[in-house]
Amino acid sequence: MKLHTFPDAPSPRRVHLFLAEKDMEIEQVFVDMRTGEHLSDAFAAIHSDCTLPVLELDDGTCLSSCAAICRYLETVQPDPPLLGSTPEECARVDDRDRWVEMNGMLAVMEGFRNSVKGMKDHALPGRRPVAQIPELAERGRQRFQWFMNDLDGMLSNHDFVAGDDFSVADITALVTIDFGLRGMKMHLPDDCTYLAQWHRAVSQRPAIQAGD
Ligand SMILES: N[C@@H](CCC(=O)N[C@@H](CS)C(=O)NCC(=O)O)C(=O)O
Repeated sequence: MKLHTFPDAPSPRRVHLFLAEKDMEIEQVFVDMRTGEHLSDAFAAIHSDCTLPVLELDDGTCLSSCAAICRYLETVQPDPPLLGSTPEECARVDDRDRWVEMNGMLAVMEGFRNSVKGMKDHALPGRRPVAQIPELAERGRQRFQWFMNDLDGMLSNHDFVAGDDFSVADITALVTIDFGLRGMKMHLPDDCTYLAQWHRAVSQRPAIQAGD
């Protein structure tokens, strides 16, 4: 299998951190998003949505959602478990991970893609031109603010996003927070002390530092 990737972008970073936590190494094919290589005919032939990452399996199957890629990697190498161990844990991790994607990652994408100059006429991924909508940029910032406040509340009861153990939901949340803060020039809210403590602890994990 091989991973088509551009490690600086948030979605590929999710897979790189997952691989680092698993201590797994796989073949990588660098696709330069800065020069628009992911929009080329050659890459569109691999994945017509023209997004990264893509995990190409040995039978030619191409997986393009981070959740599916991580699910496949977990099946190939179950240890350490990052998607839960018991049926309840697995369901809780999936539930929290989808929540982070829907309320955090999508909010950041909305805020970032509809505001930065480099995304003009590229407010959605892919090769079709899509104009920016300034109101969506504002809404994205607001939603991201709510996301951080809600996540802080969840972390007041547990050390990690899906409970007492580190999981893929922590990786998705870390990537979302880092990208949101940098991409929209925001900061962690002062009163989100649980979130700040979690962010510090997760950022300092050896595998997270090695994966970046
Ligand atoms: N399909 C992925 C998300 C992939 C994605 O949106 N990747 C972004 C980078 S973070 C991308 O490739 N954007 C291409 C573009 O903006 O042209 C998922 O569901 O997890």
